[in-house]
Amino acid sequence: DKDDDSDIGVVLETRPKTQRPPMYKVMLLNDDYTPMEFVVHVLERFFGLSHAQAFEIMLTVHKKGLAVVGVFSYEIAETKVAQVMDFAQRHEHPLQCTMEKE
Ligand code: TYC
Repeated sequence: DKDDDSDIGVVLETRPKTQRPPMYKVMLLNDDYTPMEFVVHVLERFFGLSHAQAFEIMLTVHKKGLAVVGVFSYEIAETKVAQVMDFAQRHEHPLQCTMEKE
């Protein structure tokens, strides 16, 4: 009847919500054995960083224990982690690289 208020609602937002893919932080972990120059080389080679940027991030990892090296889509992050882990293993360094959802 005319007292039915079931259609009353407040429209706050009419735009459809656009979905964005989740992004992943790729992190480097500190250890006591991997040479500093090796870590700098890894950052230049696999993350396209300048020597100065690479050195800065290496020092942050060395002092703080870990640092985010970059943020990527799942597939790119996974590839970076695999490349770094394989390269470190082939050089017999214990360097660890991991990824985490943002
Ligand atoms: N702590 C190492 C050293 O003193 C250097 C190092 C930096 C190792 C960053 C790993 O992700 C790392 N030789």
